[in-house]
Amino acid sequence: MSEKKLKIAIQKSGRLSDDSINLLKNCGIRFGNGVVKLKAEARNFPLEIFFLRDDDIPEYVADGVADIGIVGENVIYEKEKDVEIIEKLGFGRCRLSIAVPKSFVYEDFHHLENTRIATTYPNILGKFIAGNKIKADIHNISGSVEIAPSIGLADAVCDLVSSGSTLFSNGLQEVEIIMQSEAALISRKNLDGDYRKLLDKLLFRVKAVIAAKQNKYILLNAPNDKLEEIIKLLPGMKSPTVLPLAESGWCSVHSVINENDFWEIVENLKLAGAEGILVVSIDQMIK
Ligand code: PRT
Ligand code: ZN
Repeated sequence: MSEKKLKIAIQKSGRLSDDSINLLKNCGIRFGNGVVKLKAEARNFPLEIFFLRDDDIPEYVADGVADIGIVGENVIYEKEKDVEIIEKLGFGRCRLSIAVPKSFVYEDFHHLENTRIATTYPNILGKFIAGNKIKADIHNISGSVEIAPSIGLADAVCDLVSSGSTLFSNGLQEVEIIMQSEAALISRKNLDGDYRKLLDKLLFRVKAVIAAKQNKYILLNAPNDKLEEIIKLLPGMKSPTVLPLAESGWCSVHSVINENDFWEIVENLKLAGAEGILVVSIDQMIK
């Protein structure tokens, strides 16, 4: 491997920081954190980590200051920089939505005609407005978007929503979802040579960490006469592992199940006669 180092930009402090750091750590990469520093060097992988404001990450990656970065899709699409989405990461989930005061009678987007909409996402909102052929004034403000209607600055807002409690406590109702967003790994366009090789090496680990998070390892005891039925409920990576127990007439079954189907599968396994069900988190899963 060459002496070259891949440079990754992650958020210094904010909603994506902990998950970004944990993702790299779960990839086996060791480094000091960026609480005081702007930059850290990995001890066991050719990687330099830059800790930055999330808004700056697409530009730094596009300009080659960093080779790759972790940032929300909302920021990627808003900044319109020349970067490529390599992998969605499954954290930092939210949606960019339009909300109006609860007293606003809203049926569809035509009701936004001739309104003033406050946002920190003028580009994404502008495309939504143009795409729906409506006329509305975009008020590009720098923060606290949710208070704009109550102070008379706007008729509607376009902001990120996760639980919805910010909108609720400001007397607003969510009426249009413009985009769904999650954190993504981005790279500058056409990353090549040694940098591409390093990215592929990192990506292999990232995919293993994401797959592990989405799956659980399950172990259970099954009576031999119920084995066939139980195995049908467990897809596994190839097929479940079946081992005899010391007690005759029983075996131990091991498999991997998807987190989304987890409770339903466990309920069906119990109904089918499985006992002593253990479910274990997986650190890495290499398919
Ligand atoms: O300092 P820096 O510029 O780096 O950070 P920042 O303050 O701009 O961003 P930060 O840390 O707040 O968010 C970083 C990223 O997290 C965003 O770009 C999104 O990709 C993602 N994310 C996920 C969110 C939310 N959920 C979220 N709920 N970003 C912001 N919010 C805000 C939203 O703007 C609103 O004020 O939370 C409020 C709404 O939350 P609910 O739960 O009340 O609906
Ligand atoms: Zn920001």
